Amino acid sequence: MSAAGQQARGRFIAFEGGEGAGKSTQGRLLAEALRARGLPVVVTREPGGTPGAEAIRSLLLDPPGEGWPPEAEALLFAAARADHVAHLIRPALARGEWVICDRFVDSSRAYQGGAGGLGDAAITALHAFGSAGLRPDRVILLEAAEAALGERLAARGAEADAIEGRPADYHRAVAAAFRSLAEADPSGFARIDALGTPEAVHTRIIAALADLLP
Ligand code: T5A
Repeated sequence: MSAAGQQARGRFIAFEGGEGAGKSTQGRLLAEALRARGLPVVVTREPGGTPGAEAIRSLLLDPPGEGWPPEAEALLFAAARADHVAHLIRPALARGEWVICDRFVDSSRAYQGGAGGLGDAAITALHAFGSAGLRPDRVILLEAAEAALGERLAARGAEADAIEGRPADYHRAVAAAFRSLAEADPSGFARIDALGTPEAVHTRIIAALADLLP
């Protein structure tokens, strides 16, 4: 509590990157490190995080029928995010908690806006309408060579969902879009080398958040 008796707003950290970059692993390690410092933490993910958004997640990753046209896909991601922001993220931040989110709006900008060809203005406008344009305090962008991530996913052996299963060119365009988003906003994004042991990557992430940590 501040001197005025008002709870300080919590911090919002989003993990971004391609498939298998280690976002979930690193989100968990960051949550443990923050809790060890006595900070309250909520770990969540997109698409999903609330019952409504998890229902939309199933529609997106295992689409009924012939699959969504690009515009409908972007609208569904934005609708899931609006529910997640309203029911989970904003209330947690208002309580002074740290929110660690596995993907957020920059995934929509990179996948649907960049690789999917809808453009950044359309995605940003949907986000302004759906979630009042909420931005993370810092985006941790996990980056690694395509081949290295492919090996990780092969080792994990899980079946690809509707978006992960898109061609290599699509995923290359996603990586390029993430790169240009980070280049355009160097204080909002921390670009982190995703290769090495999970502990080594975690150390880089803690260093990249040093200015936000109490
Ligand atoms: N999507 C999502 C959009 O198109 N638009 C949007 O707006 C949003 C929000 C989500 C899909 O939806 C798309 C993007 C995705 O295609 P998802 O299941 O949530 O689907 O997929 P991902 O977010 O890509 O999750 P993954 O589980 O595939 O990848 P992660 O979380 O990056 O990686 P993680 O931590 O699970 O690790 C992957 C494997 O690598 C190992 C782990 O043990 C695991 O087996 N690993 C390491 N191995 C060696 N060294 C390390 N340092 C390692 N770190 C992790």
